[in-house]
This record gives sequence, structure tokens and C-alpha cells, in this order.
Amino acid sequence: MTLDPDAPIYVAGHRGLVGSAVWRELQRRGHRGLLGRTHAELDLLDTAAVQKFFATEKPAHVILAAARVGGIHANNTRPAEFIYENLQLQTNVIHAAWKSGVKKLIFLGSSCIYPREAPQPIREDALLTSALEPTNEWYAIAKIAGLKMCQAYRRQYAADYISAMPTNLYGPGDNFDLTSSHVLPALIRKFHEAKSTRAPAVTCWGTGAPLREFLHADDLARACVFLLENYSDEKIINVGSGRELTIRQLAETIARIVGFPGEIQWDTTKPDGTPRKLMDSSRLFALGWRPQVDLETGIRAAYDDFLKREAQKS
Ligand code: GFB
Repeated sequence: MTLDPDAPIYVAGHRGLVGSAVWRELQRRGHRGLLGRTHAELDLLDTAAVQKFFATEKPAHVILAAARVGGIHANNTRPAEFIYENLQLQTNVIHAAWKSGVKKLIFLGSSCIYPREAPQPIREDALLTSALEPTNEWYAIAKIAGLKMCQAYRRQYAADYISAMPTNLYGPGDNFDLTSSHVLPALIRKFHEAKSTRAPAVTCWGTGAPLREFLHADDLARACVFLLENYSDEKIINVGSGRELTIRQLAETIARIVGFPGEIQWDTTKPDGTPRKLMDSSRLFALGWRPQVDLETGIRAAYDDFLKREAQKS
């Protein structure tokens, strides 16, 4: 299917890292029927409000990019918010989408839905084969419920609802707050602040040994549109870059890009989380999609975005 540029497409979470990238990509492609609502305009936790929105606007397609997200510390310390908000908002959106006749919906999960000890690179069929990583199991359980809901609505109602599992993401508009962010934006802030104050050292969390794969949000946005147009299957599909590095290598790369000359220290009282999380994205690659943004270029752009936003604050 080719997306009709006039079809109403609802991007849930269009102000977030992923949703805003999807919005830019659809605009770039000339879509005129984009629908977005800020949190103040539509609270996705409010079932009645979500149903009313869908009944009134009748979107043809939905990209479900709204979620309560955060890094290892936020996931580990706010489990109730992560499980409740994600279960509630995705249930509201998927059910209201079906009730109002949405033709196609893409639900976004996460690589943390896979078992902690999954064989690497992680294939889609590793889902539910063994125990989850404890630091983010609440978020993971909510995301697993979301993908299962899409599968159930496909089985019972023939709804063309698909689920993509992105790897760790970064990009413009990211969360740079040190207590709730993911590692990449956190380290941009830490190294930048240390450089500005001429601090001799920066402390990163954990041992630096875990391996992570990173994907730019613009690449995920292109993958979402590609999958809307080219994928209709009950099976979940991985979206990764195929490239991994240790957190130590990531820290060294960010320190170099930011221009921090000092020492990098490791606080091993902080958790490492999953030891390795490299996805096998060969099913998506076989369909013809490829990531375009290499990590070095992407980090430079993310640092520029950070500097721009800091300048706007002052
Ligand atoms: O990105 P991150 O917070 O989440 O952390 P996960 C990745 C790794 O970087 C962990 C280390 O080993 C952290 O200990 N790290 C080092 C830091 N310094 C820092 C720092 O200053 N801040 C942060 N945040 N990390 C998340 C899940 O797991 O991945 C979510 O909690 C989601 O549910 C997301 O799945 C994609 O990669 O460990």
C-alpha cells in the first residue's frame, strides 16, 4: 500500500523524540492529513477522551509513538508509572482505533521486551522464551501487552495492526535530564557541563562494559512509514542499526565530540542493566529498509540540538 497524502494519519506522541521525527518525515513526504494532539489537548490516559477524539477525527492510520519512556534509573525507580501509563494509554489508543475503523496502526515496542539472556543478535522469536531484565521489566511487560493486543485484534477482528521493536534511540528533541534520560543524551550533558566548568573528571554509571545498539530517531521514523506501506503481519519486526558498542566506547566517543579532555570514571554502585542488546534486524533489511544516519554524525547533530536548546533557555 502507498500512503495517500490526504489520508488522516494520527501520530500519537507527536511532540516526543519518535513522534516528532515521524511527523517531520510525513511532512517531508507531503502528507497533508497529519493529526496530532498535545498532552494538554488530549490526555491519552483518559479513555472517554480518547474514544471521543477517534470518533470525531476518524483517522485512517495511526502511528502509536506515545509512551512513558526513560533510562535505566527512571525505569528502575518508577515502575508503577511505567507499567500503568503505558498499559493504559496503549490500550486506549488501540481499542479506540479499532472501534472507529482505523485501517492500519503501527505500535512501537522496545528491545527490552526480549529476555535478558536472549541469544545475540536477538531474533523476533526470542520473545517470551525466558526472564526479562529486572531494571525494566515493568515497561517491558506493558510493551509486550501492547504487541499482543495488536496480534489479538488482527486475529479476532482482522485489524491490520503491526508492531515494530526499535533498539535504543536518540536524536533531536531527546530528554537531557540526568535523572530520567537514556545514556546518550545524559552523557552529552555530563561531558558538556564538565567541559564548561573545567571539571577534571566525569562519572558515568555502571562498569561501562554493557553493549548497546543505537538508532537515530529519523531512521526509526523512516522505518515506521516503510512498515506502514510494506508490512502486514502478526509477527513483530525488529528495527535496529546492526551496530553495537560498549558504553565505555560510547562515553569516549561523546567526550571526543563534545571536546572534554578529562578523565572518565565509572560508578559501579549504579546498575549496568542488560549485558548486551543487539537486535537481529535482518527481516526488515530483507524487505529493503536500511538505516541512514551513522552514530558519529548522529551524536554531532544531537549535541548541536542540545546546545541550541540550552541557548534558548538562557
Ligand atoms: O540508556 P540507559 O539508561 O538504558 O543505559 P538501558 C544504558 C547503559 O548506560 C547502562 C549506562 O548500562 C547504564 O548504566 N550509563 C552510564 C548511563 N552512564 C549513564 C548515565 O549517566 N545515564 C544513563 N541513563 N545511563 C533502557 C530501558 O535500558 O533502554 C528502557 O530502561 C528502554 O526500558 C531503553 O528499553 C531503550 O539501555 O539499560
